[in-house]
Amino acid sequence: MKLSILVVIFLTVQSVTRAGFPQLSQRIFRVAPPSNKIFSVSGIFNSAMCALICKAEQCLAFSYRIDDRICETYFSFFEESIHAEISQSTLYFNRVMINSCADLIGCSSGVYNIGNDGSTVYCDMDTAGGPWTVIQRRTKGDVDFFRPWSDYKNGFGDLNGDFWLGNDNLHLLTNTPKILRVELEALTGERGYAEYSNFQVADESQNYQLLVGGFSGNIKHDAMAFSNLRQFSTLDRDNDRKSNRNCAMDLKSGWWHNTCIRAHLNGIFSKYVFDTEVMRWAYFPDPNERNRPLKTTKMMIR
Ligand SMILES: [Ca+2]
Repeated sequence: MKLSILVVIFLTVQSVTRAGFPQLSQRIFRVAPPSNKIFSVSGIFNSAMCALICKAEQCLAFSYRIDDRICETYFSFFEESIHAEISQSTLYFNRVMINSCADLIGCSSGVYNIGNDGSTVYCDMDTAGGPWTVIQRRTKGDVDFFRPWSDYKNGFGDLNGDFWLGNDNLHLLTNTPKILRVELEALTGERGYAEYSNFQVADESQNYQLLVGGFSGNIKHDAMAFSNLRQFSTLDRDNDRKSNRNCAMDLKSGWWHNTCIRAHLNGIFSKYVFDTEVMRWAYFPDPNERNRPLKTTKMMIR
């Protein structure tokens, strides 16, 4: 799930929405004579179909001639020219450059192809008004989170199910401070959330050190605070503050372990075991119980 900062998605302005992949583009009304054509295709029924043809990474713009149903794609963006007439017979579109889920306002929640290399993220456009980039989710329990450094670095799992987006991606996405929202669901069905107004992850040379603060939400205990300023640890990399043990190995999770953990969201997915190893958030939902397993978790940023 390698993520590049430059994100490209395109969408037809004619509110043509197909299930799944969103099409984002912007219609240009006055266009100087276009150049850098890639190819022409005839027999295209509408501009939305033309947009789908313009999905190769090198395609940055496309035009659709209504009369003869010809779609043309281009290597470069159209430039607006105040001297050009507004064309009634040809529609011109530029692909829209997108940097985050925030640029998908109006779209529905789901997995979006981003970047020039086909990278994907899951955008939650619904929770608390959205838009959120989901960085971790556990609802099914079919993905093992007891993994080595390289897996946590690159990300693993299924964006439509359980996954970790990857520490390199977290660093890229938090190059400026972001809001972190953590959603919790207890086995009893009780739901809670915590929000942090300041969330940043350093790069690998600093072992993805965590900066988290500005706690709010409807749960009482700020369990992430215990991990603030801590470096990431995995079963094969011990960067925690416990001198004689590796918390990641002991508790079976990659995380910003201290001595060891209060927000154990990458712990063992279990409905039965009441132990420090399980996926849990200390004192939720029971204010007197530290090790109660959670049913689901989700972490997301904006
Ligand atoms: Ca240690």
